[in-house]
Parts: sequence; C-alpha cells; structure tokens
Amino acid sequence: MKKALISGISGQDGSYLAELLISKGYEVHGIVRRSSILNINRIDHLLQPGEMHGESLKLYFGDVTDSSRLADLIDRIEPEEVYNLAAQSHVNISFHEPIHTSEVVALGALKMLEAVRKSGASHIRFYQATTSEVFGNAGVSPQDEHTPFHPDNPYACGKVFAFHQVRLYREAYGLHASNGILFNHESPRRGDNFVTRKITRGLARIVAGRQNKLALGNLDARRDWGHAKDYVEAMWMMMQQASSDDYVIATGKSHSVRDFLDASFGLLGLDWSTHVVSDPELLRPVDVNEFIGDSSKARQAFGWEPRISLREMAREMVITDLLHEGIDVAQFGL
Ligand code: NAP
Ligand code: F7E
Repeated sequence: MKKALISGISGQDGSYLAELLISKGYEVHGIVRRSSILNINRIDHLLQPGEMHGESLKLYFGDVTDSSRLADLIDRIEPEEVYNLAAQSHVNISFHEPIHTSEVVALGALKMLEAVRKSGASHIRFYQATTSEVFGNAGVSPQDEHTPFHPDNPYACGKVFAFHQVRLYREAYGLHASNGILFNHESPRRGDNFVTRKITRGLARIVAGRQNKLALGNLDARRDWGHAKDYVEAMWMMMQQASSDDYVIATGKSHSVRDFLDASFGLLGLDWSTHVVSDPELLRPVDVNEFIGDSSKARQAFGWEPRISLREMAREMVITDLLHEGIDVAQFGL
C-alpha cells in the first residue's frame, strides 16, 4: 500500500486530495495544526468521531515552520509521496501579515524539502502547491510555464521563493519534485473569505433573511476559476510521471467577479446589484486584473482536462450553502 503525507490536509485541497488518494488505495497521513478546537471538519467524515488514526487516514499535530517535527514525521511515516499544501493562502491577509505568510509559504516549503532530503529516502516524490499568483500583472496572456514571474503580493513572493527551491532540489539533489502552478479553484469547501464562497454564502444568508447586504471589493477582477476536485487530480497525475517538472493547471477561461455574481444570484432569479455594496477595506494595495492560464503542457504530458464548468460549480456551491441555511432548494427548481 502506497503512503502519502499531506501538509495542509485540513484545507480545501487537502480534503479533496485525501479522498482521491484513499479512493486509489493509499494510506494517507496528514499534518494538522494544533488549535484549541480540532480544526478538521473538512476531513472528519474520513475518521470515526474523536479519532486521529483511522484505517486509511492518520493525522498528526505539526506545523510546517517546525523543521524537527517535519523530519520526525517523514522518518516515522516513510511516505512515497509528499504533498506540500500548507499555506497562509489568503492574498489580502498576506499584505497585513507578510512575515507570518512568508514563514509558512516560503520557509515552510523549504523546511519540507529539507526534511525529505535529509531523510535520505531518495525515492520520495514531492509536490509543491505553486500558484498563478507568481505571474501577477505579468502583461502576458494567457500565462504558461514560460511566462516570467512578477509576484504582486507577499503571498506570491513567498510562492516564487518556494518554486525556485523546488526546482533547485530537483536539479541539485535529483529529487522528484514538481511545481503545480494552479490557477484559482473553488468548491463548497472553499474558505468563507475567498470571493466565490463569500458570494454563495452571502446569497444563502440573504435568502434566509439573515443578511441583507454583501460587502465586496474589486468586482472587475477576472480569474480563471476551476473546481478543486479536478485540480487535485492534476496533483496526483503530476506525481505519477517518470520525471518531475512544472505544470500550469487552468481552465483557459476567465470570468469577472461580476460574472460569478450573475451566475450565482441568477440561479435564484435575484438581482445582485440591489444587495452588493462596495467596501474600500476589501480593495488590495495591488490587485491582479486578470489571470488566464494555458495548461497545454499538462494536457499533452498526462491528459489532464478540467471537467466541471464554472456554472456547474456555482450551482453546487449555491445549493450547498442554501441547504446549510435550511432552505428548500426545490422552490428554486434546483
Ligand atoms: P486553504 O484552504 O487555505 O488550506 C491551507 C491549509 O494549510 C490548511 O489546512 C491550513 O491549516 C494549513 N496551514 C496553514 N498554515 C500552516 C502551518 N504553519 N503549518 C501547517 N499547516 C498550515 O488552501 P487551499 O485552497 O486548500 O490551497 C492549498 C494550497 O494550494 C495552498 O498552498 C495554496 O496556497 C495553494 N493554492 C491554492 C489555490 C486555490 O485557488 N485554492 C490556487 C493555487 C495554489 P488550518 O486549517 O489549521 O488553517
Ligand atoms: O479573490 C476580488 C479580489 O481572495 C479573487 C487564493 O486561493 O487564488 C486565490 O487568490 C478576486 C480578487 O482569490 C472580494 O480582489 C472582490 O481580485 O477569492 P480571492 P485570489 O486572491 O485570486 C490564488 C490562485 C491563490 O493561490 C490564493 O491562495 O476577487 N474580490 N471582492 C474579493 N476577494 C475577496 N477575498 N473578498 C472580497 O470581498
């Protein structure tokens, strides 16, 4: 049975990746941060109540800023595949907490790489969660593996550092280490303070009468939004290649925040403009106007294709959030 270790397993992608790997017969091991309340609600369906070590999923407290713990876990678990998904992943928060963000995103990735290298287990394969944010306002569209980096926020700067460490460990030490340069991907498990989930949760609360206004920032920003389920498959496919490399994963289509508002409010026949208010606090010191990715390299190398459209994803997110508010979705024909 293959063993995989995932940092960031309690996050959106970590939860879908854990499900995917378990469905493929892996024993999955995950690092979770200790907090006063155990924060594993995206993965607790994979365990018995109160359990940390299930049959196919085993969790360990740890933090990617703690080198000695990482070394300890790699030695103890002896994984074949290591997925480094841990991050302070919110771009706007990274402007407010640049040091913390860099410690987790940049040094955390390096500490994971070092723990793998120092274990001496040269067969371990390493996946790094790189991001389209490395391109920033690149002035080149669409972005692919040859697009120059121009990180426009502290989070993206940390991810550029990590990207190059991964490349260096591949070249210097022969480690099978890949960067998945993933464009935005969402789902009903997306954190509440990312724009798509904020919109679908806000919409459900408006319908439930618990909220009337929805405060948002830049509505003109355009993103290449895919579904997290499709994207974790790309992570796994990358790790199965004979040699490691860097791959862009994207849908190749961009939509504005307004388009996402249309897609979600439109499902219920509602006009978002009567609810959305502008909050200058939500504007970033620098925002990227548009991301749009070209994932031809991944398509050609291992046949990856996105399957779930933006409309299908918006529908799934809206239905989940309406049900969470106890609303009968049938009244909307959903
Ligand atoms: P997410 O939902 O924010 O999850 C981040 C995970 O990292 C959580 O499990 C979090 O734990 C964990 N974490 C944070 N700081 C940590 C630390 N110091 N030590 C150990 N774990 C820590 O992010 P996501 O959307 O799943 O994204 C997964 C990865 O892909 C991230 O690295 C992100 O930067 C990158 N990425 C995401 C996207 C996207 O559109 N979703 C696109 C490109 C790249 P807690 O639950 O305790 O907070
Ligand atoms: O913002 C605008 C905002 O925070 C998208 C992370 O997973 O994807 C994500 O980063 C756009 C931006 O995602 C609000 O200004 C308007 O232009 O959902 P977001 P992001 O910044 O693109 C990349 C690929 C990652 O790697 C990151 O980890 O929407 N926007 N109004 C807003 N954004 C937020 N969060 N909240 C608003 O109220």
